[in-house]
Amino acid sequence: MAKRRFTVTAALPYSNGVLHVGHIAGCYLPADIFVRYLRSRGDEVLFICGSDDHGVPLLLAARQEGKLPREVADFYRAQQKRDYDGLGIRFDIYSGTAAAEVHTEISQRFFLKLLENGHLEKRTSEQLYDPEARMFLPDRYVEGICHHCGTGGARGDQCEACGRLIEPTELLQPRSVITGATPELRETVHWFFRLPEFEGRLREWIRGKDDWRPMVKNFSLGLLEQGLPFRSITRDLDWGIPVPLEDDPDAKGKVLYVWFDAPIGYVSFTEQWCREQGGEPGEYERWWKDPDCKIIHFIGEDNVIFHVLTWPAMLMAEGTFQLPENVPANCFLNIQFPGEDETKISKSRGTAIWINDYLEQYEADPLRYYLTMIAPERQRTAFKFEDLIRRNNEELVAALGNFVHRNMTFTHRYFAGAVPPCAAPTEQDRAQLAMAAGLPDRVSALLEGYRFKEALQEVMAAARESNRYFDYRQPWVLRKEDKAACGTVINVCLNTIKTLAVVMGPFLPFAADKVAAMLSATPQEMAWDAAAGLLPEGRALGDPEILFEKLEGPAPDDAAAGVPHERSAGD
Ligand code: B3M
Ligand code: ZN
Repeated sequence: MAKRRFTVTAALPYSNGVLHVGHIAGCYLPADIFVRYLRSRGDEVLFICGSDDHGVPLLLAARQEGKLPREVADFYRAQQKRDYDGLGIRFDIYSGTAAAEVHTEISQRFFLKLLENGHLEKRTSEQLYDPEARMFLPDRYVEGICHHCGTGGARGDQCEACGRLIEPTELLQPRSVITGATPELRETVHWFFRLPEFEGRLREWIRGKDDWRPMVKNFSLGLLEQGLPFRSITRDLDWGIPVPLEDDPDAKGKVLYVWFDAPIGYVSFTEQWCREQGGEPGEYERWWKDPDCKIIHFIGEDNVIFHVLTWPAMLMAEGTFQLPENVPANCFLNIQFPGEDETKISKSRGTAIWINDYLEQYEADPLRYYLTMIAPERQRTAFKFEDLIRRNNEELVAALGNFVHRNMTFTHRYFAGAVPPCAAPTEQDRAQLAMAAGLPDRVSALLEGYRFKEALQEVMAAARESNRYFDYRQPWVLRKEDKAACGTVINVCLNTIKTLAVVMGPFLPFAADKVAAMLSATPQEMAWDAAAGLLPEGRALGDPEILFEKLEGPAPDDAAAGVPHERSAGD
C-alpha cells in the first residue's frame, strides 16, 4: 500500500484534574491504537495532544485549591503526562495552551485573520454579572436550567444532557457558581464569530462524509437544521489569550474564549514540536495546510459540536487550512459497581477509577484491552471492574497468553528453543497458516474504518482458533510418533504467534514487545506488511515470558453484566 501522511489529535483535557478511565476510553486510547497501527504500516504520523489550560474550568479549580491558575495547570499537566506514559499512550508532544510559547502568537494571528476576513463582529450585549463577586459570569461560572431541553444543572457554555451550546443569558433560573447569587445583566463589549455564514458550506461538507460515524454526522446535521447562532469568542476574564487589539479600548481586560483558542492549540503544539526538531518557523503548515496530509480529530461525544461545526467554520473563515478528514467521537463511558446501578463517572460523586490508582496495582495492557472491548463507539457502555478482571483471565490469559506460552515452552523443551522446519504441511497446517496470513488485512479493514472493538475481536478470534488448531493437531502426541510433523505444527504456531504479535501491537503494545523479544524478531519483521512473513527455520528464540498475569479481583457478577443502553447524543 502507498504510504500516507496524517496529523492525529486527541482532545485537549482541561488541566484541572487527573485522568480517569472515561477519558482514556473516550479518545486517548483509540487515537493511540490508530497511530500505532499507521506507524506499523509505515505511514508518516504526527500525534498531537496537550492540556487545555484556559477558561473557567481552570479558574474554578484554582479558586478551589487556593492556587494560581498557572500552578494548577502545570501541576495537572505533569500528572496527566505520567498517566499517558504509564498506559503506553505515546504522543509526539504533550504540551499545554498555557505552556506552549507559540500558542499566544498563533491564536492572536488566527483571531486577526478572521477579523480581517470580515468574519467577526464587535457587539455590545448584556451579560450575566455577579454583584457580590463583582465580575462577569461567563461559561461555567453560572448554572441553571437548559432552555433547550429543560434539564437542571446545565452550565453556561453547554448542556451535558442534550449536548447543545448555551449562552449564559439563555439559562433559566441562573445562579452564580461562585457566590450562589442571582446574576444581574450588565452591558459589555465582545467579538462575535459570524457562525451562521458557514451553515451551507458545513452542511455540504458533512453530508459528503460517508465514512463518518452516524452519531457524529446526524448530531451535527441536526444542529445545522436548527440554525447556528452568532458565537461570542471573547470573555471578561484575566486568564487566557489577550484580545490582540492594543489600540481598541474595548479590548482591554478581554481574553479569547477557551473554545476559540483550545483547538488552535493543536496547531500551536505542532509548531512547537517542529521547532523542537530544529525546524524553521511555520513548519506546522506541512501538517495543517497540505491536502495530502489527513487530519483526524479523536474526541468524546460532548466535543462533537466544536470539532464538527465551530472549529471547521473557524478553519473555513481563516481560509488557508485543511478541514479534518474524520472526527471519530466516542460516547461517554459509564461505570457500574457490584450491586449498584450503572451511573455516570463523576469526580464529585466518587464514581471514577483514576489511572494513577489503577497503574499502582496493575499493568497497562489489561486496561487497554478491556477499554477497547467495551469501547463506547456507538452508544454508552459501562465499565465494571470485575469484568476487567474476568476478561483478563478468561481471554487475555486463557486464549492469547496461553497460545504463546504453550508453544514457546514446547519449542524450548523439545526443539532446543529454535524454530523447527515446516516439513510436508497437511491441509490443516496450510489452513492455519492461511487464516493467520489473512489476519492483518481483516484487522486493517476494521481499523481503517475506526472500528477498534471489532478489530480487537478479530485478533482474539484468531487466537482462539489457533488454540483449537493446536489442540486438534496434538503436538504432544505427534512428538512421539512423528517428530517432523510435530515440528511442522510448532513452526505453524510460531509463525501464527508472530502475526498475532504484529496485529495486537496497536492494542497491547507491552505484550507485543515481549512477544517480539521472545521470537528474536527485528523491527522490520514486526512491520504490518511483514506480519505474515515467515520466521526463518532454525531461528533461536528468546526465553519464554508470561504475557499476562492472572488477576485477583472482585468475583465476576454475571447478574450485573450490563447490556449497553442505546443513546444518541441528541437525547
Ligand atoms: N478541553 C475537553 C472537555 O470538554 C476540552 C477539549 C478541548 S479540545 C480542543 O472536557
Ligand atoms: Zn439541554
